[in-house]
Amino acid sequence: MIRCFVAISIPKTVAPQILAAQAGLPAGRPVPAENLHLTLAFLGEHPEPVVEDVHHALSEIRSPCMDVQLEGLDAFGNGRVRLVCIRAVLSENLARLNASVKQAARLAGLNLPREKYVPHVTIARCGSKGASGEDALKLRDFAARKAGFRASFRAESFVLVRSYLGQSGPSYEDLAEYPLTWLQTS
Ligand code: 2AM
Repeated sequence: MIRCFVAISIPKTVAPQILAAQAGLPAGRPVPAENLHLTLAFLGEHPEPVVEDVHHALSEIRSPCMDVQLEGLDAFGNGRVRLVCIRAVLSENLARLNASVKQAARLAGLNLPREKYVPHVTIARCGSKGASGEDALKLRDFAARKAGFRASFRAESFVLVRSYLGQSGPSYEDLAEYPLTWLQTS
């Protein structure tokens, strides 16, 4: 079985800004630079032939290159804090790409949940239980203090990523990269 998701990679030029935003994290486990990404759709675990069908469907997507804007930090979770992330602006192009990726995955037979897309780059995770009490308060305060964070980059492709779950957190492997077109800009 292959656990996988579709994402926009964070360019090496932007990673240092994101790592700087992690500085002073009061709790949780920081996401290492090589794991930073903007998820377009989490696909779950599937047999290899299904993932190959998804790959072929993703290859058919024609979507324009786009500027991705990162704005402010957030601490996600109901009551507890599950993760700390940097929010991405949901531009028209990003929303369309998210819809195209989900449509491609469904065409390949996947049953994806119909949930609202909240684009973000996770910068810290707080385990399966999440952070509570003092730690949760500190994490929310940390995110609020960094509300002025801004960064942007040009996305010229998106990737199909395999995720391996390990004791010390997940590790990722790019399975395929799909170019975005230069025909239209955001
Ligand atoms: P997250 O950063 O908000 O946790 C790989 O796990 C990527 O897929 C992560 O960016 C993760 O988002 C996203 N994802 C979405 N739904 C998921 C799920 N049910 N399990 C694991 N990852 C999920």
